[in-house]
Amino acid sequence: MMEKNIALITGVAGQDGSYLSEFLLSKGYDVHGIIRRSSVDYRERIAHLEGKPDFHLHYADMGDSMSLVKLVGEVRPTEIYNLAAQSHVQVSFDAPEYTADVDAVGVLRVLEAVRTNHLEKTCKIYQASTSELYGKVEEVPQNEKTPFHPYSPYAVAKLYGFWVVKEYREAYDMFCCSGILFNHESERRGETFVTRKITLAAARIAQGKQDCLYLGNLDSKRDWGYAKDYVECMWLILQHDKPEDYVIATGVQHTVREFATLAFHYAGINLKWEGEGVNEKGIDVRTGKVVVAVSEDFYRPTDVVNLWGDPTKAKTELGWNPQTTSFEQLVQIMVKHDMEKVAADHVAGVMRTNLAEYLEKGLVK
Ligand code: NAP
Ligand code: G4F
Repeated sequence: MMEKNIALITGVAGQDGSYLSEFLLSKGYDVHGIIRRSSVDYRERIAHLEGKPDFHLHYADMGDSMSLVKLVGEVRPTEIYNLAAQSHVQVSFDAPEYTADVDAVGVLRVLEAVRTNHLEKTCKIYQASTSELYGKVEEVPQNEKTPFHPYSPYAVAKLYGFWVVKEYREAYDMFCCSGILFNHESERRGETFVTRKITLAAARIAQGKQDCLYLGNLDSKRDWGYAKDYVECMWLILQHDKPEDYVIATGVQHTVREFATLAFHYAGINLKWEGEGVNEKGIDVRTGKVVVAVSEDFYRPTDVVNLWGDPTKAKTELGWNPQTTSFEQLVQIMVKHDMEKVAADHVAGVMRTNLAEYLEKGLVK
């Protein structure tokens, strides 16, 4: 009888962790996920998986090597997906030391937990690397050979993670690799990332529950894909015969302004743009009201403005399709979800969260 594959996912309750859990369960894996203690048990993204016989949750923390060593020893995973991170770039300017501990040293802790338990020949490791490594980009589009130029405390921490994974691959002959993932979004995306902030606000504005959305740099360009498609590639990277690093992207680039225009369109509001820089406004063509404005509060000390990935290697070597979900479909999926969410919250009389109010007033970045 074939041995069952056992996956350990750090960051299981995050956007990617939830989709990856669903994907691996559908492939017959035993899935173990790491969650951390918080004062409010907020596990909405994985609530539907809890109670399934092959899905197990454990408390541990990326800042606590002992918890990781103990858990890896107990679970004895055949694959580890290291997704846990302080994943917000803006927040990394406010909490740089914490970001370095979790996003840089945390990776080392996972690698050492595998070595301490003598699993380096049986356990493959996927590291969630990022297009932010290209930062102040040195070429467009970016591929596996493009030099890195990290441009935030988050990216600098992730650079350590990338290199330490590569080092352990060469020094100890471990099957550990990075997926260099470009931005991927979904209806499960955290509410302070720009795409979700836009789709939620477009839904609220369309339903008369918010007046205006405040954004930062509208000219910033991203290669946005659908998170559900990207988790398949994480798995494919670990099924390849050789441990290698891959760029995962759609190969299509849009500005924040273009994302907002399309999201508002799907919410039933057609925008026209007037003004420049901090004075630029998105105006509802039908009512003449300003529904999008720029706030310097959302500008970053250094901003990455030109991410555009070349997924050729993943396409040819892994057989992954970067175009499964188009940009238009992604925006439509997110807006449809948030239109329904905002309407359902209203019908159920759900109180608006503090976060929603803070977002509207620009108090949370
Ligand atoms: P996410 O939604 O923010 O999820 C991150 C997860 O990590 C959360 O479940 C979080 O727990 C957990 N976590 C944070 N600090 C932790 C700690 N100290 N100990 C244990 N768990 C901790 O992020 P995502 O979008 O799914 O991204 C997954 C990974 O891919 C991250 O490493 C991110 O940096 C990287 N990445 C993301 C993208 C993207 O566009 N989404 C692109 C490239 C790379 P809580 O739920 O308790 O907060
Ligand atoms: O949505 P964002 O916050 O994502 P960012 O910074 O690209 O980071 C995400 O993708 C990375 C992969 O490239 C991941 F590694 C990382 O973990 C995370 O998932 O911002 C996207 C762009 C930025 O240029 C930002 O300056 O949108 C611009 N932006 C404009 N207005 C805004 C806003 N970003 C946010 N969060 N909020 C705004 O109001």
